[in-house]
Amino acid sequence: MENRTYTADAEPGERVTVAGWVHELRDLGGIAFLILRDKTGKIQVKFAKDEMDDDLVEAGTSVSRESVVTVVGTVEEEPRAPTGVEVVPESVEVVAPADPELPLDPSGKVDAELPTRLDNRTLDLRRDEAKAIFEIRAEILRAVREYFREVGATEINTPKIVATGTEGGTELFPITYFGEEAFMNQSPQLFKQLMVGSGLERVFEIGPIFRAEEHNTPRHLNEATSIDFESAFIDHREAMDVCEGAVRAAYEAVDENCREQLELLGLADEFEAPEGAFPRLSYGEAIERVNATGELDEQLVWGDDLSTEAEKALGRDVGGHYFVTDWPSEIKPFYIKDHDDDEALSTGFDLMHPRMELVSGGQREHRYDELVAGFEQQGLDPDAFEYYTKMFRYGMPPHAGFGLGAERLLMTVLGLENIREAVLFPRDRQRLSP
Ligand code: ATP
Ligand code: AMO
Repeated sequence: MENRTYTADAEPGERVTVAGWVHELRDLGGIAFLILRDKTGKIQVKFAKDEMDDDLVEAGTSVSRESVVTVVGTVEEEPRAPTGVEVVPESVEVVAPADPELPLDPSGKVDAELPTRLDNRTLDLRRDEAKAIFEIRAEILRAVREYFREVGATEINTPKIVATGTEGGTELFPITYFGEEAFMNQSPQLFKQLMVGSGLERVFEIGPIFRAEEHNTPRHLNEATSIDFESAFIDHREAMDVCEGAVRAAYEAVDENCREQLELLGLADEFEAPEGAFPRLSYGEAIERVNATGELDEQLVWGDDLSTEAEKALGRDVGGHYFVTDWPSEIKPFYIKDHDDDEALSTGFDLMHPRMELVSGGQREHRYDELVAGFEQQGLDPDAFEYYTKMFRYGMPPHAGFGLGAERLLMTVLGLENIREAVLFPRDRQRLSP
């Protein structure tokens, strides 16, 4: 819009055109106020009834809340106005009227339940708190992208319609692809690996993953955003270094660039970036430590996955982010490499936040014969993966990487209760639209 001034930039003495939503109307008798809201803030528009044209007063005071209006007027200093300035209008145009009945109240005076908010995200994100979450999300993704570029990775995009799954067969969404069975991609895993053998060597991708998770939990989505990294010529320890760097970069960016949003979310005082290196516990140490807390009904034994209860108990015990390394080979996928000196032990790692798992990663099996044998051990048909395994016959370097859930990262950075708050339009068992 030509000549539009954002409310935050309106300076006393200026003649401006401001445009936005009617946040509030206050009629005090002789004087009425329209509070206009745009993406930068709010500004008061004053209607002194005796001094103004009746039509102008009528236009400015009969409009319904949340209608879109354009106001032309002069900015004046006014200490009693919420921002210290107000607009004395010459004209008010109602650009798009809003129904007087709103499904949720963007002024935030009336609380709405999460399902109502998700059904009306447009209105929900007119609230500063909801908007702040997505501004922070964008900042985190920017920071992570920049970090990966700093460590020399190239951003890639891999297909989301694929022929095979990678992360367990039950969680696949099948689709029909010109009469053939296909799936929505669960992870860019195999494609990012194929690219470390290309001339790119070191890659990252931020993109959607699809998982037919049966359970409805506060930390699972059926469509999530995965932050994937993969690099040639590094091992799992170096992958953990990069992983830690990416998570730290996200926290630091929020700390430095999102103070206003943290304030709106009531987190200004408590927010802090994690300090010190993330401890690296072996799986063996982790289960011993969980058992020692005495918080579990049943003691963990070697080979058990860490249950949600176990993760929580360990999280309380450690008190911050930590890695769990050297998992039993049998509970890690076929593409994870075992330790050379102990085949029962894998190079797989997870990065945990005290509340939940954030990352899985590891060094990959890059040797053709061992890779194919791994498929067979896990009951998978290597022929179905020929498009992938074939490239391991033409010079596949040793490599490692990880996948970090963007929503879980945002959720743990901000302490959000439900992962659905971290996605604009979440997909879960009950929710396919909007
Ligand atoms: P004034 O002469 O100060 O402009 P008024 O006498 O024309 O005010 P009132 O109807 O008496 O208007 O004002 C109602 C209330 O609105 C008072 O409490 C007054 O302090 C407050 N008020 C008036 N003008 C403004 C303004 N520009 N911003 C915020 N509050 C205001
Ligand atoms: P994994 O299956 O552990 O590993 O996924 C990696 C990370 O992605 C996030 N995530 C999810 N977030 C929300 N809802 C879901 N349903 C969901 N599923 C996964 C989590 C999880 O830690 N290919 C490997 C990664 C690798 O080894 O590079 C993989 O996909 O934060």
